[in-house]
Amino acid sequence: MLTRRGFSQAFGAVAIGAAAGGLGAALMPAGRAWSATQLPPRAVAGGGREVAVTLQAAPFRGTLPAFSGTAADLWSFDAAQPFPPVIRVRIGDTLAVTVRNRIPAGQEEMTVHWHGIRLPNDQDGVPYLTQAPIPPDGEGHYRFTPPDTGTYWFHTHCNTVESIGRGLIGILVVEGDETRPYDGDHVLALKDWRIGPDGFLPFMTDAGAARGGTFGTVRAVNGVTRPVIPVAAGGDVRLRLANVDATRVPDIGIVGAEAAIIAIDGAGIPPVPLTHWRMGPGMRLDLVVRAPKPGAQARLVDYFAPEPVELAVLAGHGEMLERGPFDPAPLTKPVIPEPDLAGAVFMPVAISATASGRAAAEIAGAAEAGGPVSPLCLSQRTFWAIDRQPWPNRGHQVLPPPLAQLDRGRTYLFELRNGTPHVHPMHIHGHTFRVVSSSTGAVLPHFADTVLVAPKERLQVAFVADNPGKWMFHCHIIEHQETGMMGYMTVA
Ligand SMILES: [Cu+2]
Repeated sequence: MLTRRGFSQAFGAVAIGAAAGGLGAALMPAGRAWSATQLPPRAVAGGGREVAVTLQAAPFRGTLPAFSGTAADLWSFDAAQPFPPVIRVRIGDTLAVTVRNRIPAGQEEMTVHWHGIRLPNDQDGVPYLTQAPIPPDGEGHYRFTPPDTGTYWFHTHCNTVESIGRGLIGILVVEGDETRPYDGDHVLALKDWRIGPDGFLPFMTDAGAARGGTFGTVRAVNGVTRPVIPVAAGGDVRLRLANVDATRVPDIGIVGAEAAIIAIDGAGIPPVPLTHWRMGPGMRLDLVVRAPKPGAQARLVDYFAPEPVELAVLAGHGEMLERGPFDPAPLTKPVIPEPDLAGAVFMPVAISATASGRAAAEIAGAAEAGGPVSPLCLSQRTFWAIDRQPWPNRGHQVLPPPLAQLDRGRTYLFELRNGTPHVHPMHIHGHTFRVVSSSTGAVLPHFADTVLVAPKERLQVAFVADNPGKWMFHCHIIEHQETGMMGYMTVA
């Protein structure tokens, strides 16, 4: 068995791709190990409150710094903090949410999905599968006690390309996982925007939906292109990255500072050096970064580009804190049930183009020009499938049979087999996977609710089916989801 240190090296050797090599990714200096190799159990901390939140989903004509002055028709859950709204609760708190749907009729029926939260099925916010949509001018209610600490987010689950495109998302932070306080806590919502001279461009195109998705035209973090974020100079600051984009899969790195991954999709892992980490839509990544000296800067970058793209600048601010050699504090141990791999039921899951077997791009055919697809909660196109079964091919509300019927309490080992030429971030509701192995090499052992599956890869993930109900399983490149790459499983 590999020790953590040994594993880091083994993983690093696999993970350092050509894109990141020699570009100054933060690496642990040779010969030094960090002290945290185990995660301490979570102490019972605070909580027990009821936190009432009202989300008023409404359009507004406005602009964000990334738009360079262009006005656009944005949507937001919170007029006071349009992008991104952040809800913070303590572990043990119960969140009681009222959603008022003020998106104009004809554009949006709505549900709110709490991405990554293991909650009761009837609070999961999937239209038709778990609840009736909240109609325009209507009101809906959610109430749940998050069982896990960490960084999460929420979004609609119908017409999601448009609603994410217009900015209708929020961040949910569940506190209570720190073993010693960091010197700052910063939420970074990664989302690009499809902005043209007169406002938003079409959010979805056939040409994009049939391939890697339709990308934003401006890169941004928290609605700002290359924000300069003041961080406590010399301190160990926590960055909560959430990829809330519908399409982009950045390869995240930090240049100019030491950095550690401390959690993936909310779940803590023993700190490992950040070399680079590919973050699909829906995924979260918690980092601890040793902040630069006063006046100095470090950079958050996306290496997945011919030239690394600078996403944000971390600027050392205030009096220099003296924290000694970088030795990032770990988070507490996740309470997610460990899958029983020896007793697991094996299930291959084919990720493919439509049941016809034709390549999605071929079906798109003449759509090269990129005409807009219907923005309704009723897909007009089918490019993708899971196990040769597309949904929604006849509208969201026409439920297909489940992809699988799982026995409550059993462990399932899914082998996700990507038969397409595109990467797919596959997301499960109501449960959290343990990432077990990959046909492409070593994996960093971690829990995740959204996993990237590369072309030709066979990725094994395991989970205990302990949450009864009907649970979505879909690609989080939203155009793929809305053109067939979604399904659901039952747990009973
Ligand atoms: Cu996909």
